[in-house]
Amino acid sequence: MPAEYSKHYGCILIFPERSDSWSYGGYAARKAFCEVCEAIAQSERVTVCASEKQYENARVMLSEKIRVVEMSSNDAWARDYAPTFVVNNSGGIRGINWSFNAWGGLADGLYFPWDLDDKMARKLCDLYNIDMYDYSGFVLEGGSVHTDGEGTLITTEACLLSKGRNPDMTKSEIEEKLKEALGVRKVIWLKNGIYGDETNEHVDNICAFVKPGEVVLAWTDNENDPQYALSKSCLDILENETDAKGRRIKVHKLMLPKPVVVTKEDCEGLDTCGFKPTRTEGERLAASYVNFYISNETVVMPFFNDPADEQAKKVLSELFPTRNVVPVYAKEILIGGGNIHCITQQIPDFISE
Ligand code: KQY
Repeated sequence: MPAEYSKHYGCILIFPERSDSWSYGGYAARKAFCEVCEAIAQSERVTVCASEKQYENARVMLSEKIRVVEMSSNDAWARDYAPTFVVNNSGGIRGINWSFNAWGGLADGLYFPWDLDDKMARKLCDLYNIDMYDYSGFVLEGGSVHTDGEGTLITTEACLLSKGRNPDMTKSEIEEKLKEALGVRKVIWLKNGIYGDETNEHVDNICAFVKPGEVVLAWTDNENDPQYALSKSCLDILENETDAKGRRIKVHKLMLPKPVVVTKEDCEGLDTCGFKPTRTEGERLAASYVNFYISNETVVMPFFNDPADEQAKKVLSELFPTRNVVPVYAKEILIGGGNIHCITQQIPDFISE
């Protein structure tokens, strides 16, 4: 699995629509998604999957260089259920179809049903005419793994060992499955992710490779913040680990914004669809600047209207000197439960066979 900072063929996103995920029917979320799409489309091909109902709207809202295809889904998290792409030494590509169960299925999943999401990897492989590896016996979301493209993978125990993923597999069996599917040799297990992250703490919200041997880690200096112990545990693990090539890992801290909370107005804009409300007033959302997307020439990062926004942008600009860092105000995406990385899936550069 190539690193996200290696060259891309393009990127896949899904147009947001469901009214229990996105406030006020998704109007503001769609605008934020469009900003993300346009920033990525500056340097790679972007395909947006939209439902039959949203197709025309997506076509009008997005510029002509973006391809819109009609495809059904339950929600809009391309990172988690579009294929994870792998390449071989000759540049040939395959898409992996994992099993998707809405972040925990009947144990602690976040919505039901999830059948349309689960079919997307297969449909997208067909759309791109890319052969598929079938891992549909193994539950995994793309947001729960990051690789350096040189044999190292990072993930979190909180997610991969949770009761709603693969409860009949041991940690070492899960690790073997990742090595086999993604061609990695070393798996670094962080214990936790971001406090309150409803995905059971995906790695892509707390830690990401910025180059081989270097990561960014979401951080707070406030020892009274429940995030402190979680980030400190990640730091201790990373600083005592080596990667697949035997390098020590350099950790760059990316300070968190102040807690981003759900307002009464946010809640009033969310339908319940007959289930438990998805958000409660005052709830702290899992806001983190680590949830950025690296395109060929830009890094698209979330802003939260916070004093820490500019400093986070400066850190990322220094770490990605050849890319333009483009901020997108992302609270409307965060209300859905993830952020910019979670709504994107890169397709690595490949050679048609
Ligand atoms: O990958 C993600 N962070 C998406 C989580 C969405 C959960 C459904 N509200």
